[in-house]
Amino acid sequence: SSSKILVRGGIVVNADYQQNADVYIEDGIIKLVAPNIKVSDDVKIIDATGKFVMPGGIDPHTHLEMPFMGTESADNFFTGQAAALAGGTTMHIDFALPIDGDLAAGYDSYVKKAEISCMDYGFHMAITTWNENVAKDMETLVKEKGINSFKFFLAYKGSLMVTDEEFLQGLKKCKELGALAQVHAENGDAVAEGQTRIFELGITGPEGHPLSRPSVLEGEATGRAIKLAHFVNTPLYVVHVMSIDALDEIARARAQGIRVVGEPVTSGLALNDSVLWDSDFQTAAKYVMSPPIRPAGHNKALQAALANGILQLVGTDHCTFTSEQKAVGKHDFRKIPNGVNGIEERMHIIWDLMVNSGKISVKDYVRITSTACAQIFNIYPQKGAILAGSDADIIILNPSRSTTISSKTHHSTIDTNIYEGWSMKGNIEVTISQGKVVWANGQLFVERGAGRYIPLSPFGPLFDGLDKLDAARIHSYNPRHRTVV
Ligand code: DUC
Ligand code: ZN
Ligand code: ZN
Ligand code: ZN
Repeated sequence: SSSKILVRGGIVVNADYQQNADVYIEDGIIKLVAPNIKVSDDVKIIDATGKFVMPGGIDPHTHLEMPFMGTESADNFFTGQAAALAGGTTMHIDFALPIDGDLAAGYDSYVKKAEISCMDYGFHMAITTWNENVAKDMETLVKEKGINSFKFFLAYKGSLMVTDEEFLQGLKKCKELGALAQVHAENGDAVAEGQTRIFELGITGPEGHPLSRPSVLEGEATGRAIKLAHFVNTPLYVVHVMSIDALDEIARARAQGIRVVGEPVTSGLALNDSVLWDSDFQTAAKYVMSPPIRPAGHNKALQAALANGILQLVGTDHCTFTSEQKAVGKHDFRKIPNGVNGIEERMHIIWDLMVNSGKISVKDYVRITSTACAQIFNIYPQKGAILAGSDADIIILNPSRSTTISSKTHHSTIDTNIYEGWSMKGNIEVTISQGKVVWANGQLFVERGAGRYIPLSPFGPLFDGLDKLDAARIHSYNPRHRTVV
């Protein structure tokens, strides 16, 4: 398609401002946002009258082609990203995993996997152990490789989990490097205990999954992680906030002025755990993810927290497995590969849950699906805005056209969809990525290898006096957060 595009007559929405305007794009960049832009004949015109023109979605939380639980997540950097583009997401940040604790090797393996990309992407890096090499590699990744966030798993005992001691060392290093620490917050020791207990009670089906790792364990780990990060005095990003228990910890910490960001995911906002009790194994198993989808009520509380700003942005934890892969856990829920789809559905489902329901404005929709992510990971306004100079990653949403989600029409490589049959008002008709129309009239126009790695810059340098100040500071949390110097 043409390298010059005019999106004409739409309602252009940024997180802070909405206007009726045209958007002129050239060579992948937004050149002008203004009413009644005049252009020459060689410009492709897209009529957006009556439609919302918004920054493309940014998914802060995906796992493409990830080695996990004895298998590998099914969507790779091409199929997962094609699905994303068909659903209005134009960038994602994937979690690169180390290989046997080796960060550099893990990073290199993800650079290779991502060669087939058709959309822009960045990486977070997971930390699964602690030693001097890890510290050294973190420094290289931040200073030379475009990584500005590191995730710590407090669950998955025996594989990905770190101890509190390892987590503390990692937090200190994040602070020193000006990188953002992220946490998967479930108490891994208690989860392992719970899994044995439930299985030995004879509960072997998918319903054993939520029963074995209840929300109290998510609340405990979330509170602990926040307190350890605060003790180190570095900000924390809690991934996939699934429960009221975790939400309460985040809300309290934020009320105390502690720097913590909370990310709910589409599945946790949209669904409740009744689906895990379906008597058909495959129907239930497709919903198995960790932390688990919670009993009804948690999702409503998460929606409210997203509306009122206690939670800041929406991810997906897109980590797909086919029915065949899920079937490995047919007689033991502990073996069902954890993960659900979402990269293609997030923009539509969040529109339905949050905008159609009247919970938030369209500007807030842009904020929680795109702008906040760009700001938190330091790529705003290259991404997350429709401004002159920003990347031309744009969606056109028709609020009066309907969408129905199904595995029969989705673009992910898997054979199931956790939102099967979800019907709603609102349809993303056009996706523009890197200034090119990649999704229109229900068709994808994507190219393997066209995706670009977007390096993410650190937040440093650290304020000189901070470390000394911290060393001299005694924190007291009783009865409220107080700092005694
Ligand atoms: N949870 C999942 O469900 N899948 C990938 C990793 C995770 O923490
Ligand atoms: Zn996780
Ligand atoms: Zn995840
Ligand atoms: Zn303090």
